[in-house]
Amino acid sequence: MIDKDKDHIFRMERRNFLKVCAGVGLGLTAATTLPFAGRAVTGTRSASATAMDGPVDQLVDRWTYSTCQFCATGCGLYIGTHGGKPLVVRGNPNYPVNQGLLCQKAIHQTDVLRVAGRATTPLLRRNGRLEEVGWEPALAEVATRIRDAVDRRGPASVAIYNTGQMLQEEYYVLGKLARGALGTPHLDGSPRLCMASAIVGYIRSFGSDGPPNAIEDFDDTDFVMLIGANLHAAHPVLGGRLMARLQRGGCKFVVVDPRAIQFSRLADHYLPIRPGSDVALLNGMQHVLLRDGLIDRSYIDAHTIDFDAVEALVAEYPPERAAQLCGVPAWQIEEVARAFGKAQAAMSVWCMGINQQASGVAAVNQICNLHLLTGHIGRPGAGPFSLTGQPSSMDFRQAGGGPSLVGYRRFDDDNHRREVADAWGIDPARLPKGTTPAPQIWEAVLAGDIEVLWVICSNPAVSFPDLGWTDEVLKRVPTLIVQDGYYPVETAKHADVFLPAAIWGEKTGTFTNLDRRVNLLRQAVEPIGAARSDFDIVCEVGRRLGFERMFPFQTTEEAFDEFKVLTGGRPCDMRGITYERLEREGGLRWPVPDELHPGTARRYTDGRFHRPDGRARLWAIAYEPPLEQPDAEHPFWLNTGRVQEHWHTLTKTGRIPEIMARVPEAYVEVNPDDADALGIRSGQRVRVWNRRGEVELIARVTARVAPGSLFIPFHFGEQAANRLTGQFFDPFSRQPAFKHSAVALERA
Ligand SMILES: Nc1nc2c(c(=O)[nH]1)N[C@H]1C(S)=C(S)[C@@H](COP(=O)(O)OP(=O)(O)OC[C@H]3O[C@@H](n4cnc5c(=O)[nH]c(N)nc54)[C@H](O)[C@@H]3O)O[C@H]1N2
Ligand SMILES: Nc1nc2c(c(=O)[nH]1)N[C@H]1C(S)=C(S)[C@@H](COP(=O)(O)OP(=O)(O)OC[C@H]3O[C@@H](n4cnc5c(=O)[nH]c(N)nc54)[C@H](O)[C@@H]3O)O[C@H]1N2
Ligand code: SF4
Ligand SMILES: [Mo]
Repeated sequence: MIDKDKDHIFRMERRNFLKVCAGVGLGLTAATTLPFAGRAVTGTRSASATAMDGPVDQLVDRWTYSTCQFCATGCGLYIGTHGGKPLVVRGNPNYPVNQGLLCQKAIHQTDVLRVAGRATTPLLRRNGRLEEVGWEPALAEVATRIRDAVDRRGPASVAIYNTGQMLQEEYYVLGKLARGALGTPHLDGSPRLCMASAIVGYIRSFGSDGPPNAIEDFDDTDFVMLIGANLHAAHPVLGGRLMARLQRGGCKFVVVDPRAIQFSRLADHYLPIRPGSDVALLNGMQHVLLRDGLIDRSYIDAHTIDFDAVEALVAEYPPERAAQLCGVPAWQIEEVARAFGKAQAAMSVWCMGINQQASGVAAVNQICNLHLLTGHIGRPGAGPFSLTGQPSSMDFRQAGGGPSLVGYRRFDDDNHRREVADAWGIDPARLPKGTTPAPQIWEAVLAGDIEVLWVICSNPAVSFPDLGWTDEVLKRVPTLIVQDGYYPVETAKHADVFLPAAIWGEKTGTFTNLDRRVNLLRQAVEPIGAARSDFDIVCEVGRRLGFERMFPFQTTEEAFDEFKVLTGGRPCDMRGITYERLEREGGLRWPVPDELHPGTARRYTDGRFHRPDGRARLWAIAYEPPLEQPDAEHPFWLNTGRVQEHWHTLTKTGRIPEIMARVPEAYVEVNPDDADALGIRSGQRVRVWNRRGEVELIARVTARVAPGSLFIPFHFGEQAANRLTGQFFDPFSRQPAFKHSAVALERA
């Protein structure tokens, strides 16, 4: 339940608030009351409210409690159905994250369930063609190919590439299958392209992954630095929360982004940084904090190590030098640093502009440094807040689908291995020694070491860097299994087996959002056609491979109950969570150690971190320029990212006519000076190319991008920006540098 006194978003009259949000194009809609009028509602909530939002609501005969399937803001909502058919979604006004608000993609969620192009039948390649088959031959083929690969070449000949969009319970069973049953080290997913640098950075600074902040920090802060996060496009409801805070006044607001985003118009300081130079800027800011005595010595002494190293390094970054490296004037670096140091509660908010660079981990560590040096952490309104993007990439991280064993356990810790192995009834030696980042899985395929690649809930044929390379991987792997909610999808082009998956709305389970709030999604409709949930498919494959005992689950709730025991005493402790509690209380933020525990808004409130002696580590890291930079032949920086209307590789939003009408194809933003020099006008077709590939698209001439810089939304498979991005990775996280490539531009 929301506490009305803390309901900052609506301190402003709701209509004014929505008007203000419309002003920056946030495109939010609001449900002000629970949408049900005495009709059937799932769970325990009483159906007392009466108001309706529109005529379609009158047709609804059942409202089902759920969470948005798109971004990691994790807005609460209800799915309205009639006779078991999806009709409409409405924001849950009692949900603390969004208080009834939804953004423009979100209102199409019921449409994406039933559009043409949903996958309804398993497919099997016979005589070179994918033919419709039943589940029995499809699953038999999957089991045979995996068993055969393991028998002939060992478990490491099987690789699984998953996602940030499955249910938490689905990661749990997938990790159990890959690591516990098969014992392959090759399990990774698209969060490698997204969260890897934040994960590694948090672990290096604090000893533990997972954001420390609470979403209410947006209400309580008096200094926000948005650094490489375009809230307007990517987290609109969070953008609304920030708008409300800025409207109340008394909050300094800084935007650091090479491209002018909607929010830069509202900033006290907009820093149009040179691409990939955040580490230089952040070192310059630390220099000013130290020089001007704006650090918190007692916090540093009590809670951190390696201050001396940082002091020595940042001495080399006086604002004038930092300015030369990052292109932001020295006076502005000084002012921003001083405002940060003097704030009561300062917060940094970042997303892909930081993680998707070759110095992503370094930049994350420098952001954490700022907060540790000033004690701006563990208090309301303060902290280094990494925004997750996909709706369940936190679950990928914590439930064992990604870089760690279940419950953020380490592969190199014998106790951790034993805890997991005991719970699963296996020998710890069966668990792989470590885990392979996706780019190395790609290399292993090309080296001939992988027999089976199973892609679940991701479309790397559009979203992976250097698509020429990725195409080769998908073509060359002896067996490619693709499991997706839609067909056709680009990644399935070379599939040997295609498995149709039930999606959001058709299955029950949990998602964890960007402030660690676990929430429930209840099934509202039956899966389309013969589609089955990823949970059922993975468990069934496990049983067919002979691991019946490890996959006894009938429901995701049973798997959740097994999983949550394994979170006991871990940072992501969920022992106090039940599905029933999630629906009754509007989600719960981990850690939640027992059933009376109310959940945890903020981490590190006592200044104790998950490192030796409980101390966080300060990192001294010199600035390194991006791995690829413009040259005479490729004179432009290419930046790639999102638009508000579309979701990723268009498998969902590309099938909605209203959305396609708004953004029908890819485009490239070109600065007016460059456009003049090249004789390019808005609306003309242009060619963007480099040694890896080329795309033809429409030019949009706009001063949003700096001279010498271009921006292309990465959503469109036909005009994929990733034909131009390269194999440049952060050395620690192996996350691709999607934001910084060198390209040439000419009229088509
Ligand atoms: N509508 C919509 N929303 C989404 C998604 C979607 O596909 N569509 N996807 C979700 C997912 S998975 C994610 S990860 C998030 C991503 O959310 P964001 O990261 O906010 O979105 P992006 O557009 O990828 O990039 C963010 C910003 O980084 C800036 N940037 C580029 N280079 C640099 C640099 O060197 N330094 C700095 N400081 N900034 C730089 C870009 O100009 C851009 O404005 O969005 C989530 N929300
Ligand atoms: N150039 C460039 N490239 C980027 C980025 C960038 O900023 N620039 N951003 C990167 C980031 S941050 C991310 S997160 C990735 C995202 O990249 P992807 O992971 O490829 O994103 P999606 O298109 O959402 O892929 C999800 C797939 O799962 C399917 N699907 C949906 N629901 C279900 C389900 O319940 N079960 C199953 N089995 N399938 C389902 C969808 O149809 C779709 O094919 O892209 C990355 N690529
Ligand atoms: S902000 Fe994200 S979670 Fe909220 S409604 Fe929009 S897409 Fe869904
Ligand atoms: Mo992402």
